[in-house]
This record gives sequence, C-alpha cells and structure tokens, in this order.
Amino acid sequence: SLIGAAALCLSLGAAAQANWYPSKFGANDEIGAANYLTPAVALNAAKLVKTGKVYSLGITVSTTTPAFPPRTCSIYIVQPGQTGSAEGLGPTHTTYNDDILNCWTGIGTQLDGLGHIGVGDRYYNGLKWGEFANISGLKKLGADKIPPMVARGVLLDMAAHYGVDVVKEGTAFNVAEIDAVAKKQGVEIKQGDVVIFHTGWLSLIEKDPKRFGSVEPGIGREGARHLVSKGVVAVGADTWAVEVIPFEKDGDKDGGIFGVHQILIPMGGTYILENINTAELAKDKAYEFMFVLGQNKYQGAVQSMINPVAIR
Ligand code: UVW
Repeated sequence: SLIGAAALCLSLGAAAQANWYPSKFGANDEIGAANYLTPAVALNAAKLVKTGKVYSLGITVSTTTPAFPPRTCSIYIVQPGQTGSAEGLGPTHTTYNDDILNCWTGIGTQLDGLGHIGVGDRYYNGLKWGEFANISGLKKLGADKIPPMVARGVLLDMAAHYGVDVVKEGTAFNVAEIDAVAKKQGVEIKQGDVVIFHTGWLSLIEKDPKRFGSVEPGIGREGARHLVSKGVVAVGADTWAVEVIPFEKDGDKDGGIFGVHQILIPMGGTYILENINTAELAKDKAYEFMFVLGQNKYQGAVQSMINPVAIR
C-alpha cells in the first residue's frame, strides 16, 4: 500500500540518517566536541596560569574587515536619547548612545557552530537541513547552545617550524607537520584541548587583503582527522578559514571545497575558530595556556563573532 511504502521510506530515511556519521555523544546530541569540556578540563587549564598575562585573541572588526564574500559589517550609533539634543533627559541631562550592529556573524574573529557546514543536506549528527534550519535561525545546533569553552589552549607555531614570518599559501599541515611541531614544542595534544595554529597569515589582513582572503596555509584533511581523533574541542588559526587553500587535491582528482570544514564540523563535531590573533602568543612562545571563550548567545545563530582570551 501507499501508506506501507511511505512508512518504509521513512524508516529507510531514519536508518540512513542514523548511519550518517552518528555522534558518539548520542542521537540527540547538538554540541559535539563541547561534551569534552568537563570540570577536570577547566581545572587543568587553570593550573597553566602562572604569570597572569592575559591575551586578547580577537581582532577588531570594522566596515573594511575582509571576509568571505558577501559578508560585511557596519555599526550605527543612535544619538543621545534618540533626540540628538544636548538637553538630554531629566534634570541631570542624561544622554546616551545606543548602537545597531548590522553584521554577518561570520566576520572577524569567529566561531563556526555545528550548523555551519554540511555535506549535501546532511549536517552534524545526520540532521537534514530542512529539519533544523530555516531563515528564522537554527532550531538545532545553534551556537547559543555551546557551553563556555574553558580548556587548555595549545599553540602550534608553524611559522617558527618553517623558519618564516608568514607561512606560504597552499602549505598543508597534516599528521607529520602537526606531530613534529607538537614534539618540538614539548606539548602533547589531548582530549579537551583547543588547538590553535600560528602561521603569521593574519599580518596580511591590512597589507594585502586580497591575497589574505583568497588563499592561505592551513590544515589538510589528514590533519583534520588526526585532531578529531584526539578529541580536541576546537581547532583555530590566524587565518580566515583554518584549512589549506588552494584546497588539497585527492590524488590527481579535485579534492572538493572546504573539505576540512566538512571533516571537522559535520563529521567530527569539532568547532572551528577563525582569524585568531596569535601574534603575541607566538612572540612569547606561549605554547600552552588557559583558553576562555564565552560566545554570543543569539538564539539559533550559525556562527558567532568572538574575542577568546588566553591566560598564562
Ligand atoms: C565557510 O567555510 C563558507 O566560511 P568560514 O570560513 O567562515 O567558515
């Protein structure tokens, strides 16, 4: 019967969904690798604080900040009391400014939530686009659901590894490179870590915005799988997409577009942190630190403009 056929289709659909990179955190999980953020992870991170030096890892965003097209950002200041009058309000002449931000959330230093990237219509935990996303925001996987990230931050200084100020575009960081730099720095990547790559690329953002935003050094597919398998919470870099661009080939074949994003986010449940200002950490050889991030909690948001903090 038609009803029987429909039921069969539905159950096949459900089975296919369940088999599409099921989350190790359960069929209803919406936060992926943020499940690794335990009190023990926060406590161990706090033990890394020795000097009290605090680093702002966010960049300042303005109307000219280069971003993945067509993303833009502008701010409007609303005048005192919305009257523009120096008289202000009441006997003490109270005045104030309010502001309106008209921005894509994926601009400047940003967090990619688990609803950002898909493979076809499949997103994290097998969710289908139409089941959780529409133009009024995400019904599941919203960035507002991510708990605060307090974890050990690990900086991998790729620029020092290659002996350059700025690592060349198209340089892929895979298992050999990641493990070599971790070993050289005497750090071991562990479950619950936030791993951040320093490449020097962010120094081009104002000097050469066109080059900055079209290519970059970054992690390759094998490197992404390696980091997911270690159970890291998030992977970041001082680049706009964290992954190597031009994208890696698959042998002789086209390797696809944003394949590392796909391995990390929908397949791995691992967060991506972009345009992280790593310069000061690299200068101080601060390879391990306490990483703290409380992202925006706009309901159903895909991404979030952020200013994570490192403390050591
Ligand atoms: C895309 O991957 C499309 O954007 P972003 O680099 O901001 O994650």
